[in-house]
Amino acid sequence: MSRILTVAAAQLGPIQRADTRASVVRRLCDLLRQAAGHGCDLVVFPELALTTFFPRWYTEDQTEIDAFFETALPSAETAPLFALAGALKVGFCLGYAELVEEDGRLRRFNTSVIVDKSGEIVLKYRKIHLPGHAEHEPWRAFQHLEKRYFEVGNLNWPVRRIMGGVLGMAICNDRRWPETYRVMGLKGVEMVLIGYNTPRHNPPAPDHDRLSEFHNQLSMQAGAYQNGTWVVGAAKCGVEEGCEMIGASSIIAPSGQIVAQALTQDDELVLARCDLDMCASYKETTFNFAKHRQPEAYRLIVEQTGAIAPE
Ligand code: CDV
Repeated sequence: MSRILTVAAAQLGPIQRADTRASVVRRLCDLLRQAAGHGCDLVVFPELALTTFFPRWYTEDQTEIDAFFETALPSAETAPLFALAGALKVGFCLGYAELVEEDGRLRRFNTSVIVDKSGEIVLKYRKIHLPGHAEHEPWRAFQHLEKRYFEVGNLNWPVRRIMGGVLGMAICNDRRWPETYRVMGLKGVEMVLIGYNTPRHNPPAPDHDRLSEFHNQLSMQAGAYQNGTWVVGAAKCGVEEGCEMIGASSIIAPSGQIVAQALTQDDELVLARCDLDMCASYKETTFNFAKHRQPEAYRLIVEQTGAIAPE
């Protein structure tokens, strides 16, 4: 008997700064209802899915930034999504900005959670690879201040048996780093859920702009194949506050093949029936880690951060 998980990447079109959380939650609920109508078990929403992508603005006013954060999940505004998930018996993965009191101080993380079919949070991940910069860089067309507004995640990449499969999460920039998938691969992951906000324009390297979708697919397809796992990537995209972000939300098989992909840059469901048993074919052959990995040869990966070229 195969283990089929019917999954939707719930791509979101832009969320403008003036859009209320209530209006966004209505959009999320609408996508969840559509997904339930298609028999989905699980819906993957993007990174920071409840507000506009606020790291594009510099401010020294922490109160202004904290307005984009959640101090509770579910909250009064997000509760309808959790209730609907429980009523429809559909799980979801949601990215949000998390403001929490931890270790005796206020901490801010770029976080995602998996919610099961009863509407309960069953797994949490805090983004580890924070791109961008910490100080104001006015030469850029727009800022990318994740290094200012968030701390590096402190939960590693947890995976858990959920809905009959081994599930894990990554957030946006994480998807470009092979270590992200390999750490979860070593924990037996069978499906990696990834939300992203990716501006087409890369201010430090504008020559990459025309390759944005290619690099998106390249990273996720490689991560899937090299670890024998499904990958589900869900974008927030379109023109948000004048900044164009790429779509191309995708569901990728353990073979590395794209099974389904978004056609628009708006709210759109991308659906696939994912056979989790397909992972074994890769995990037990080409990427049988126990048989073929050589960790002694990989020491440098954890002992050194930056590259050091020969003299
Ligand atoms: N939200 C992100 O992490 N975005 C980055 C951009 C800045 C390159 C990404 O990797 O898509």
